[in-house]
Amino acid sequence: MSSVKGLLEVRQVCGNAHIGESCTVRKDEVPPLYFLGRHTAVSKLCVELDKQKRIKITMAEDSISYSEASKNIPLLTVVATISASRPKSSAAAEPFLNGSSSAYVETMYNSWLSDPNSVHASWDAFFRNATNGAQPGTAYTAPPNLAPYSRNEVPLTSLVPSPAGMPSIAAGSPVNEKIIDDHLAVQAIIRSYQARGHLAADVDPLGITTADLPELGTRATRSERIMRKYFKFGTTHIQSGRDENDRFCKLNDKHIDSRGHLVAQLDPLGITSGNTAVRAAGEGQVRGFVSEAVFRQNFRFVHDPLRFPLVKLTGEIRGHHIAKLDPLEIANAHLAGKNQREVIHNSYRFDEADMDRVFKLPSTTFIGEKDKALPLREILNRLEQAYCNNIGIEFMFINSLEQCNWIRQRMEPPGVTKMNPDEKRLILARLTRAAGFENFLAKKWSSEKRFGLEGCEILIPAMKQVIDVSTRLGVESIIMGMPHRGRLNVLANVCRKPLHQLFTQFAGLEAEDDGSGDVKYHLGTYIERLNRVTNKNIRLAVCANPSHLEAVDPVVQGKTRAEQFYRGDNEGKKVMSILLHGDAAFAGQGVVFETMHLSDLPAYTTHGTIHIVANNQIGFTTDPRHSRSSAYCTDVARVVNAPIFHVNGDNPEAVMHVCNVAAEWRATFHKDVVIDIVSYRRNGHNEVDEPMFTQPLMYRKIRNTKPVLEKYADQLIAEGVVTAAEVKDVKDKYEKICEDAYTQAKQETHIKYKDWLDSPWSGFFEGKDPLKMPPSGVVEETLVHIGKRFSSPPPNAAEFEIHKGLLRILKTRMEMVENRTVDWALAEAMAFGSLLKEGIHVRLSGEDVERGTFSHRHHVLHHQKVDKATYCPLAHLYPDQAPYTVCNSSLSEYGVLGFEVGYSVTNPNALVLWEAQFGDFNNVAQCIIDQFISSGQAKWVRQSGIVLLQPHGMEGMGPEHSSARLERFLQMSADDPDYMPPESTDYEVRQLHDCNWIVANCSSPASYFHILRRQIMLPFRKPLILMTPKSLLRHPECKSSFDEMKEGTTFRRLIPEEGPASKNPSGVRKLAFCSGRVYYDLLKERRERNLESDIAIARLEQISPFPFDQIKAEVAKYPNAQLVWSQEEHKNMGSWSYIEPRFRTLLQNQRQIRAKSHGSGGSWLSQLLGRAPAPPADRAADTVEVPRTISYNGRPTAASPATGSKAAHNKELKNLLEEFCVL
Ligand SMILES: Cc1ncc(C[n+]2csc(CCOP(=O)(O)OP(=O)(O)O)c2C)c(N)n1
Repeated sequence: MSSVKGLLEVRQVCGNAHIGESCTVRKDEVPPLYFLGRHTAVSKLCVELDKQKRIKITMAEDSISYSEASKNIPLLTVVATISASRPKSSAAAEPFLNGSSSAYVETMYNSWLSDPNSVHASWDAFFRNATNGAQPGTAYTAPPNLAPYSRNEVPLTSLVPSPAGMPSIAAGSPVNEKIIDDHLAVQAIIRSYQARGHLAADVDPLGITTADLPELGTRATRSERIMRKYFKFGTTHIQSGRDENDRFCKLNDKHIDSRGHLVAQLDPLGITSGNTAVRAAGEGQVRGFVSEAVFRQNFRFVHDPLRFPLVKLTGEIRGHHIAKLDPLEIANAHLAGKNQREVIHNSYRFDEADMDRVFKLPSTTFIGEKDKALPLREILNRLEQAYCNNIGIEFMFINSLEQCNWIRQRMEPPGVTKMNPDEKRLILARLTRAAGFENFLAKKWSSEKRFGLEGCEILIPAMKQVIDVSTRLGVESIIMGMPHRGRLNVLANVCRKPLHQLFTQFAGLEAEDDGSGDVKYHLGTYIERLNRVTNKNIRLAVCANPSHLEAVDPVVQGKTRAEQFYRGDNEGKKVMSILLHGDAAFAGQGVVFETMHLSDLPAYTTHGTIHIVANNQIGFTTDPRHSRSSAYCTDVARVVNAPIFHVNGDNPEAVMHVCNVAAEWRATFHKDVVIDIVSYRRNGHNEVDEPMFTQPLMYRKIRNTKPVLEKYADQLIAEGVVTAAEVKDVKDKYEKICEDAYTQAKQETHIKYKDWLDSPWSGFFEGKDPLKMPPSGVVEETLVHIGKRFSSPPPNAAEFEIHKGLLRILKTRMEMVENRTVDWALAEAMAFGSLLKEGIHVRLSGEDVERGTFSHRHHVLHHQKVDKATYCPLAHLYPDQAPYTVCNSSLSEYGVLGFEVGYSVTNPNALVLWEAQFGDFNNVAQCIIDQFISSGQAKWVRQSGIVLLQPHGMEGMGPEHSSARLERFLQMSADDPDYMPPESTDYEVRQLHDCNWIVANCSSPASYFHILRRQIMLPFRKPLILMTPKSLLRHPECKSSFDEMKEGTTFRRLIPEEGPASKNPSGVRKLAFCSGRVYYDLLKERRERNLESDIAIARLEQISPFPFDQIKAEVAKYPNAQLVWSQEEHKNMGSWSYIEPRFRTLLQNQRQIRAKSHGSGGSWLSQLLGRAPAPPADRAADTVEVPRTISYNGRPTAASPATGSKAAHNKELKNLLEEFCVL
């Protein structure tokens, strides 16, 4: 026999146990809860009294069968039950005089008869109850717990309620089923409020949330609601709600608790310990331990009768999914007229008389503050105040009890939202500025679009509050992203951007600097200033963004992460982001989800973002019932366990409280949090829109709603916090500030785009010649060092077991180094490594980049026997190197590419690369490419050196793994096809300086090495769009020598023909230009057909900007050659439509010598197409000079990027090569 550890309390009969005797408990009688997460079969329990007179249960060891997994887990929670008949006395039915302890109990009973105080209180209660004729099994009262109660423990004595003013423990009172039920009901109600109170919260300033708009314009007054509530308490059931609850029960019979899934055995491999579940529980790393800990915390005293209410209660937790209650209530007409309190209360039966009974409060509520028990009436009042007033909180889905309790603690105590007079005055002053700014703009530019904030002016004080608290808690830099609504106001009143700069944007002035600029409500800004409230310096940046709603979210996160990284702010204590959203966009745009999913990933986390939704309950002309299927616009945040605070925008103090809590939450847990400011939009979508066309009822209501500033000023005047004169004074002062700035703005003659830069690079441009670029080659010693390190397992770690296949790869790498050659992967490693050596941080991010989609890279070596033991050679090249980050991303293109763009704009001294799994997938991130990468500098004077690696090539893999859509990037290149820049020594860098991005399709590892390094050698930053190979990664000819990479070498935009053809150029009959991997097909074909002297092949390693100068030289070298562009892509794709007009410009006035037709020089068609043969030297007299043109050699036009048929693919390639060889 082995003793069972833990607190044991006998509560209820299940089996035929007698004290001191063994009892047999059938497996199915043991409540499964106790053993959940363990595979324990209990067949025998032995119950006896211990020295403290507690009942102790032991069990036969052989009666317990453990599964392998749970072998070492002690059984901590056991509830056993006793039943027996009492042999004598008036307590005849009680079973306390049985078994080995009977003599002891008998003695105690006799002692009690003579003096009730001589025994323990619990025995006193027991004997008293039994003597009074209590039913068998009901006479027992639990002894006072010697140990302090832990969370969620409720002593049995507390189940016995007492009248108001009396202690709740009524010794001697019998514990009957009603008492237990009532107690549970109170707990369940408390929990229901915590879980669902937000559904009934009064968060809508328009008061249109409780029914269909036509019927219900008003909300029940608070007192009416309370009356209804009490009335309901006297009601048994309300049918409609009951049905829903029944549904919940069915739904949840499978689940023990909303967190039960955390301990469910879902993983067939059983390797998920240490995951979120474990972290959320804040416990150890072992699954079983967590499960026990969680359940021990929650249900220590739970026994059978509690099971049903618990299940029901958990049903309510999940009730959000069914009870859709958007703030406007217009998307959920079926719920119209049904008070949510009905849904909350309808399961519990209380009479009016119960209202004054005192109930013990569980430790999961803080409504009592110091009181451990309260009358039911007060409990309900406080719950109403906390959960159903102007703040609705969603947090019960969070998988951490600690975090749930943290929130309860800040939201439940009575009066938590109260502000002192100073705080109130500050809110009023900030509101005055927010409203005053919009009024001023409306007055001066009444018909200009500004996407005003009217209706949600509280956003400004809210943001300032978040910033104040965060600064107080240590944050020094805040990066913000936001849409159009209220943006100018944020710049003016949150960032304190000089007002005259804002006002000049309305004046239609020309720009002083380069760029195409953007509309005023998209521009970014960067400000460093003193926060007057905290007296600390703070940097505020609002990222420039396009019209595309929410597209800036990942960019902000990337920028934030980068800033944290460069500051060494590993926990996000100094740098944080705030993202603002519109309600429709937050719910509708998928990138919100993609961004949120980055929030807890090691290489992407920003350690918590504060999201603020300016929820005006409308998106342009569409109301929520047509724009989303979720209950709230914020539901997306639930996936990352972010607490969501819905708050009525017309209650400024409630908003400020929520902001305080959100900022503290972020500082405490470093996790996302959402503030949903429910408000309205006083005007149309913009200032010239008529909202009554589409939302007549809503707008009638809005017209009858006083602006929040007026309401709050009235409130503070009534409270005596301010006088009407003071209110007016603050208003007038701000108006005067605006007028002064207006006068100043009128004197400006130009605007400056650089005033709106969100990411200044101090020190980067200063002192640099913008047209000077050092060569990108590297000394051979460095190449060798990097090559060797990259080819070696971790030094001094013989036990690090590497996969055999990988050992072979490392060996091959080492051989290449010894032979002074590189393949693609080695060239890349050398580019990265050499930059790291020079102090340049390199970050490579994307799907499966660590290994490489094509298993060629292997930047992270994994120990074959030890989990998480990895080695990254490039991070260990030199002791003083810059950090190297290589990170597999979430399966997202839009989100991750946006993130890396944000990262890249933060520090110019970093090489930031994003790799698409296959180039095709870049179109999922099209918005980032179009709106940020190709046009970012032109619109926002902001540079980025981001590199996009895009596997591209027609290799018979079907339509979707072939094309990175090179043509699209080229089409967006801004260089003029009709203009050939004048030749100069700095031609290359000059072109790069003027372009919007670089598009390249390199064919050799050395080119790849140089073009990556050139990104950093440039005295400015440009995005690089790079088509990268797939089969070439292993192509035996796709190798480069160290000679092409060593000191003094540089990137070759064009690699000219270097074979036999180049030795006798005038005899060359065809000069083919190509780019990328098709070169190797052409090379092979030419070799096989023995045409190496007849056909020259030149490779365009950089396609855009177009290397006019080098192409011109190559063309000139072969005066007799017909010119052809060979590509593997279809004619309407690839480079053809980009290079063709540029060749035309280049070839203008250039003439080719062609033979007069004597019938031997090819067909009329080939002549027409410019494929006439070159004349033999001795027939020069028989030649004519014709304009030089370039013709097309490639696949015909097509709708799909590539065929799905291998046979068709091969045929197409054959034709292409056939045509290439026609002379
Ligand atoms: C991706 C995208 N789609 C459509 C639009 C056009 N658009 C501009 S504002 C707007 C409504 C946005 O509603 P909401 O997010 O609630 O913000 P609000 O304007 O109400 O503040 C729409 C659809 C856009 N800007 N971006």
